Amino acid sequence: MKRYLITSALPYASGITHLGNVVGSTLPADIYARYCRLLGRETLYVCGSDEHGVAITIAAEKEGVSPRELVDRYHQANATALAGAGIAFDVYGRTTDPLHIATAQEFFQSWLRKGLLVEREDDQFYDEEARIFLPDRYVEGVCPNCNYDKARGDQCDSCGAYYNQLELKQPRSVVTGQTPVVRRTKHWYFKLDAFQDWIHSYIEGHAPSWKDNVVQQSRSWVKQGLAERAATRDMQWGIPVPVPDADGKVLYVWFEAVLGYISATKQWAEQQGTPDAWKTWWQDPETIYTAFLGKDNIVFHTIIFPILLHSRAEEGFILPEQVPANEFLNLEGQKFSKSRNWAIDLVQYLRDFPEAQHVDILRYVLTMNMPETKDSDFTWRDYQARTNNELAAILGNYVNRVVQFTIKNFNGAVPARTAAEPDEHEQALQSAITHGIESVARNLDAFRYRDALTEAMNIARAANKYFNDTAPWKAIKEDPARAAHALNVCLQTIRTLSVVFAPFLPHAAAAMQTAVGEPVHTGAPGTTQDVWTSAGVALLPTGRVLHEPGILFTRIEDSVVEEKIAQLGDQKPSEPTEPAEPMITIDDFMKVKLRTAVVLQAEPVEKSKKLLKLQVDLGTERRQILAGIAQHYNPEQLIGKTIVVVANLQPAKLMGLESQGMVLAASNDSGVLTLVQPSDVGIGPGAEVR
Ligand code: B3M
Ligand code: ZN
Repeated sequence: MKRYLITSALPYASGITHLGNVVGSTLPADIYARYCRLLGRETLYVCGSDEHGVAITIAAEKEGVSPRELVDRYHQANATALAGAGIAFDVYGRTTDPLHIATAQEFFQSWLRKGLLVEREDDQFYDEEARIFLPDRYVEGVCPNCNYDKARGDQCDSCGAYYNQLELKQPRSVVTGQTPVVRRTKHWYFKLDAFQDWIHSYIEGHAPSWKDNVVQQSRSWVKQGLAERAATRDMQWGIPVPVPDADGKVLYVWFEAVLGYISATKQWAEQQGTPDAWKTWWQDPETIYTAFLGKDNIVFHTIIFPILLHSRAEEGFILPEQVPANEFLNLEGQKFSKSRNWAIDLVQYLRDFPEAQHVDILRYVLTMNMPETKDSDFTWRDYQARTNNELAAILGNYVNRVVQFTIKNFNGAVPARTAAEPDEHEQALQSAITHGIESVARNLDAFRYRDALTEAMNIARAANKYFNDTAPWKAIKEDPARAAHALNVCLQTIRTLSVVFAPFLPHAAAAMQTAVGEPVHTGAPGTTQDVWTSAGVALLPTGRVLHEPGILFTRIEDSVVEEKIAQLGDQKPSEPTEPAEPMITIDDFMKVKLRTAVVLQAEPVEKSKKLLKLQVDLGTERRQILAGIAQHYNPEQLIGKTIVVVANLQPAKLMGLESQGMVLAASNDSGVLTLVQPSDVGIGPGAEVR
């Protein structure tokens, strides 16, 4: 019998989780977990706090507390806030838990025994003020190839060159701004490259059923070739490396956080009083494992974590079957930013909107705007429109009218079905219900949440049509039996709606079930029972006592929306805010000379993984241009292509070669890059582009 293991990315306990994390991983995971339980599937939804890593230590310094105080504060705050948003975990663990520390150290020791770790001494930048060695992400400086002055520790965003952080000129620590010193330090490197062939087959084997954004990023990483990766860090805060003479060394957070899913399951098993029960979830081929996360964590779940699990394959560890990563959610057209107070954190939302209905409204709006295949936007106007025009006007209004009318005219009980055969109205409704239930299920099993919820709402639309077409308020005067039959059908449909909406709107679903006297089933942990299969069946017995449903959804007024929008960005930003795109004048732009060019030759650049050396025809002259596109184009693909180049750029030296211009390319956050190419007419080389 298959069982469904579900995890969602562990929120850092470095602050209050915001709507971006909710819509990226915890909400889709919760909806899917509730749906599985409502189908009677054996389900376990595991999550918890990620409590180690530089993200924690930097946040602790900013707040002037110890890492322990920070994680204790936010672990609890996030667990409470997520539960408040109806995210129903079976367990919400934490990576400072002793069970996790033991699990992570056990994995490390198994890697040592298997010879998967290489001990190596290396020079690394050390910040004497912060007293930490600096991971690449925390060093900035001048690019050794193109003199770009905000180059990062391992790669230059300007020319794409890769280098060791020690090659940076004028290096400075991002943590304190100080110039770091060089110190020798020893680390244990995991031999990811030993799994190159295996991970390629794992990814290609799953690619047909994975979302495109997940496949793209995973393939791009594998194509670059896996390399040894430091599995340890020099830090005080973290999981101690379990070997002698490793003082001050901890496991690198990404080599232990993903193991947090396993240790949280152990925590759950202990809480159940069956400590070994975690094995039926992680070491049994009957388990189907789905990992939910945001796009910035894809490769840690499609490459790193599978390799760590596969490194103990002989113990039967299962692998992620599905990794439905979501893209990012923006807020009112801009990226979420806590420092610019351009964010909505969950605690604040639940404080401002304290009723259960507001949790459902938030879940509904976030799901209808879920960034399933591309970044999406949350706006307060959309929040208001969907509440008023959909939830209140279609779903809430229907439930209220039907139940109130029946209570008033049929002694508050389910009236008898009198028609021998369903008329055309009832047939239409029944068909909409049958199609709708199947569509919601099919879309949820494919992680298409917007479509699934829309299909559920379409059943509510069909129910409204049936109610209005049969008009019981008229029928009751001429033919009370016909009115009774129509209301019976409408009440049966309320039960149907309560089941299909349960994964999305658990509070409203419970209110609907209570209104028609049904037991509450919203897919919460510990309530696994198949109520989905019979969702479209008329199970309410005649005479069943009804209860006032109350107003399921209250309209959102303009004043509320205006106030919420005004609150954004109201605090003076703690750091000068960069304008999203610095404005330039038309004169500025006219200085840039863009021209078409035809690629004559293309070849790789020695020692660079990103650069290609192009010879291009600019019409009146030939140029050599270096372009950071090697991971996206094979040289032979480029010959003869018409591209666009910046023709009046100062020549620059890259990897010892002269580059006489710049190639224009577009790239997105998912790592997809494409050259800008005039395509519709044979424009030829040298044409001016404006
Ligand atoms: N703590 C979340 C993030 O990168 C990270 C996920 C861990 S999942 C094991 O924002
Ligand atoms: Zn550079």
